[in-house]
Amino acid sequence: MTEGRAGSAVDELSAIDGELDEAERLIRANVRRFVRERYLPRAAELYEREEFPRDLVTELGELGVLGAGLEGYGCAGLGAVAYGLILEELEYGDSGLRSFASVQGSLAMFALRAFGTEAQKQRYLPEMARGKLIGCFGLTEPDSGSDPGSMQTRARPDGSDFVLDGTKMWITNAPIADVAVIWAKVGAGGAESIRGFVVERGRPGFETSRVHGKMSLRSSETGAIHLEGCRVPAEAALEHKPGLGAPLRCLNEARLGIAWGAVGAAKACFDCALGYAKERVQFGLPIAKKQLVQADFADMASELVKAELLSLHFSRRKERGEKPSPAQVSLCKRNNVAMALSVARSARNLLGANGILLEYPVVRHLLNLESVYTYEGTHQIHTLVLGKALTGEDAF
Ligand code: TGC
Ligand code: FAD
Repeated sequence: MTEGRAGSAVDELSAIDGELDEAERLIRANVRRFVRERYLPRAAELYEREEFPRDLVTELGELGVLGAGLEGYGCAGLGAVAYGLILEELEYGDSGLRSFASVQGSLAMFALRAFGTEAQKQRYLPEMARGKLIGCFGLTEPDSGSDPGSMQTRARPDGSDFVLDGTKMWITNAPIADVAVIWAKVGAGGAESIRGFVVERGRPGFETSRVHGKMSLRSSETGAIHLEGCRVPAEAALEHKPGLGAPLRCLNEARLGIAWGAVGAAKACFDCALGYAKERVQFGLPIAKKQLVQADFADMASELVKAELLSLHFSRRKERGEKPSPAQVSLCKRNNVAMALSVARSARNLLGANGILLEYPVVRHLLNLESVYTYEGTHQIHTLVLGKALTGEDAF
């Protein structure tokens, strides 16, 4: 078994360490240790039992990884590269672990940090950073996925309150969330617009249910949010220009993190396959001595190195104040998740029959990455974002 590691074999090839400062390397080492010691020994069992390790949430808070890219309110205020490295290490463990951190930090906490009132920030962010409160982000609906502008959830003003009705579906963390960022339509006819609301569990009319039977991201909590006459005070509304722009800004944050995370999943598969190929003997020799097998490793390593450097490039630019455009973010998410799926498939093949066993991390990552390919904008949606940026033509 090669689940634990000092560093991936591809790190030497990319020479990424030379591009990181000491603080970044230290953060990466701390998260790496956490994942190796606290997560990986349980990874297969959690996956098999369809269980999220809720007991690790406060430890993640103590590690300082929740909302680590945000400034103030108890958040670590790290740069985009350090935050990306954290997500890469978490996803080396499991995409579900990274999903938890992405939704908590890049979606729920980011929405509050960017669009919350001062009172909302004070009330939720420090507790969310410590892992004492869990957040989720409700954009998708049963009939509204790639096209969130078609959402049916409504927020009707009533006196000084809003009353929310609708269903959000496929929401990471929903079954365990204390607080949900809900996107809903306000107004009617031509005057409709989308607004965000912070809804606490316990409000009458707010219920969640769990999606069971997932064959992917099994150790992540995924569910629906049912809103039926759920009354919230006006102070629950986020402050942003009404429209889809606000939730899409949150998605930009999360998508760049996913591009880093996918590199972690791919490295886990690569490392496992490399260790295996050195030991697995067929035709009298370890398969690592076979040229076709070496070609697979050369291909996997090339794509992995390029993907990591792509994330590094745009994250460094972001740190210099040159925020990646939505098309640049789509480039990263689309490329890196497709790369990770392809690496996971090659690694699965190199393990032969053993590649389908949960005893090895590869098939778990492969199945997880099927979700990552779909969420935060499907591969095709990012293709169309790039197509539009390049041609000027909207083909959605
Ligand atoms: P469109 O008319 O193009 O744009 C509406 C407004 O939004 C602005 N905008 C953006 N702003 C910031 N970042 C972006 N990436 C933006 N893209 C567009 C745009 O400028 C406009 O602003 P304004 O002021 O003019 O109103 O919108 P559209 O309806 O045509 O849709 C565009 C499209 C298809 C790209 C968008 O809807 C989309 O990205 N769809 C995919 C949906 C998606 O990604 N859902 C993810 C849900 S969350 C999730 O999956 C979490 S997974 C768990 C985990 O992370 O682990
Ligand atoms: P659809 O939009 O119905 O797409 C179906 C297929 O049609 C896809 O292949 C798609 O690429 C293609 N397609 C759609 N439009 C076009 C087009 N114009 N041209 C060409 N092809 C097109 N959402 C949240 O809001 N919060 C969460 O926390 C969250 N967590 C998730 C966790 C998991 C495990 C999963 C699987 C999903 C999660 N999602 C979440 C939802 C996710 O964002 C959506 O599944 C995703 O946006 C796609 O929507 P859909 O599933 O409805 O597919």
